[in-house]
Amino acid sequence: MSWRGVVEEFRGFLPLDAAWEPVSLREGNTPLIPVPGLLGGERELYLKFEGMNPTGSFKDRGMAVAVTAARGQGARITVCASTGNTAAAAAAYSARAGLRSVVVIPEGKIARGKLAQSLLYGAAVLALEGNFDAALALVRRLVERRPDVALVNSVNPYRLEGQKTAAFEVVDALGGVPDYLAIPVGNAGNITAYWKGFREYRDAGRTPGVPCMLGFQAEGAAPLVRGVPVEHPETVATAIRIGNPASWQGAVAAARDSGGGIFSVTDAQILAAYRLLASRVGIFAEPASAAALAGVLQLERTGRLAPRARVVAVLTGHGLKDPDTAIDQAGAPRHVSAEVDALEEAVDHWSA
Ligand code: AN7
Repeated sequence: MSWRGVVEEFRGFLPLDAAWEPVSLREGNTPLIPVPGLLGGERELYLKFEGMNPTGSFKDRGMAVAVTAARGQGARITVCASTGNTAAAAAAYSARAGLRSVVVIPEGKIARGKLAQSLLYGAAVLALEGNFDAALALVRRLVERRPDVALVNSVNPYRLEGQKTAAFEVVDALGGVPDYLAIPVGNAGNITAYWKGFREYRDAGRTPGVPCMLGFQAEGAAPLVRGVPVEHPETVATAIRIGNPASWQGAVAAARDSGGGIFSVTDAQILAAYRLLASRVGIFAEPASAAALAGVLQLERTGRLAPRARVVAVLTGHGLKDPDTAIDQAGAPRHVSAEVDALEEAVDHWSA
């Protein structure tokens, strides 16, 4: 039977009313891609490519569940603050469910693909002079006065319920837990959700243990590493340009209780991992996703990754989300004249 999406595949693990019709674009079931040779020694690396979800990011898992609940509870409108991916997913799943969607984004600071998606899916896209943190504070105030509007940021517990299903898939695909689960951290919902998923699968007897959780923030937007909110977060990885994560406590607990940690990586490290992923592995993931790989490479280089470890890094979003950064990093195409000599010269030049 073909994959039905996370609501139906994992309904037994989700706190959903039986009367609520699932809202689905057949999200989930994303590939876990082995990448031999990238880490040293006898370490094994697998990449969970969440960019293969219907709107191109992991947010689809949470949004399927949150919009199922919102519609089930009678909401007519969804609202979210977003660095781009939540907005795209909210817009798509709201369209699917027949709900209106309003998304508030930091003006000029979201990747072009995400903007294109949100607009075409039919959301009201509101650009705020201010960052993600300001946008989230604003939408939280709105829903206090409007019970007919459902807030679908990850402060909505259904979002984390949906996103925890990725942890189930990791265990199912590996036939057990990895030693480490590496993940980029912005608003900190996803690391909180994975940690919940791993614990629930263990408690249900599906797997004997849990992985060590490794979260990675961009250096210019690393409140969890610094221990205080960052007022003006900055990073090339705009998806995780967040200074005061809503799930702060969840991320801290995941790191602490699993024996892992939250670390920072520089934009230069993020971009190096971004190029490496594409040019050496053949995977086009967005910059924020590359933070997880950058972090794993950093921990390995500094001798903090166990020698025979099995590592899963989550690639949270697709590279097509952010074509501007790709072209900025890789350069524009070179001109060739319509002569076979010129083409041959270019071939030789390139393969020399
Ligand atoms: C590709 O879309 O916060 O730590 O508003 O898009 O759960 O926030 C996006 C976050 C990682 C961080 N990778 O996840 C939003 C938003 C990508 C992302 C994260 C985001 P969280």
